[in-house]
Amino acid sequence: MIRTPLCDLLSIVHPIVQGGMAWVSTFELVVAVSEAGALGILGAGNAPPDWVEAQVRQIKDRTRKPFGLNVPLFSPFVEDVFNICVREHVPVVTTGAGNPGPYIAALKQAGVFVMPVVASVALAKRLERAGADALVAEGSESGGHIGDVATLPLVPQVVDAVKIPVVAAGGLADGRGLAAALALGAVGVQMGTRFICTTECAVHAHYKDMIVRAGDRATITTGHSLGHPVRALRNPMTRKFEELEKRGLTEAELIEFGTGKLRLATVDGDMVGGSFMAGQSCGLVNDVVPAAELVQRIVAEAEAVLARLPQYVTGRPERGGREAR
Ligand code: TUI
Repeated sequence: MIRTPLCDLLSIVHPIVQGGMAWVSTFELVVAVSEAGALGILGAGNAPPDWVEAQVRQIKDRTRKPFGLNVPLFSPFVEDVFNICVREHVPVVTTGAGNPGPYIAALKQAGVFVMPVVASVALAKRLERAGADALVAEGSESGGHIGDVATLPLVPQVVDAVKIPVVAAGGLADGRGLAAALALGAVGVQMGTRFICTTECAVHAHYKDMIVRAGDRATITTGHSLGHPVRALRNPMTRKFEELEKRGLTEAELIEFGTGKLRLATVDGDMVGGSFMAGQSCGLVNDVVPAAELVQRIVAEAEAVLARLPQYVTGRPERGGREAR
């Protein structure tokens, strides 16, 4: 067992959070992860409020364990979705792709645990002041919409900048990642890409196959010219997007081209035209397993790593640099 303050704060058994992924983490995955003792998070994406509410109800019908809802701030239905969180007593809310400051007080008033995803120290400090309960510090190795600082430097800088607990995300997919996150001062991990490759995740099989086959350099970021880069598996769609960006298409034209591409990946499994968002940890994902097995495996691996590390801590070397025998 690995128990951190995150376990008590969220009433979960393992300090592992499944990243809320638009079109990917629907109720089936959320229920499986939460039932496994970690925290499952529904991805609201920019789905209409009716869909989000129906998904929340499906989760509540199937588990009594805590779960979360991720709300990207560019959703046209942000206000309505936050109202659902309040009305349905959603235990945990994470946010992404923007500053959720204005919504935090009302969510907390309703008893929601608010854990925004940040990609910079500046936003971390602002959201601590705005009343966030905890933060997810997400490095640029992550899939989807990303910032520009990598996990290894970002997490300890956020940990140093705030007093509230910090969860590490980006590039983490196994027990070594969990152990590393704890070493950086985080109280747990959030993993997205790794949880796509679970039997309960409802995405098209092609999405899972592509991640399992992917190596270390399989992802690419596009959308820099729009000011919000997105990391996805390289395929004809990302090459086309790059070409259109280079050709200098307008923001509106690029957005129009991008619209619907995530759905093409998750629902249709269109390997040519879809946007298969994934993080650099795709190279670490080699199988599709039930969520409960995955959670157990991550914890067992982290325990083994943490048990092995004390061997490197020794007494002071003697003068001259040699270790005393
Ligand atoms: O939000 C994410 N990742 C996402 S959201 C998403 S949905 C989507 N995205 C693009 C096209 C189609 C669908 C896919 N992936 N991660 C959390 C995150 N937040 N990463 C980076 C940020 C971020 C970036 C800038 C947060 C705040 C920010 O600045 C806000 C400010 O006002 O300072």
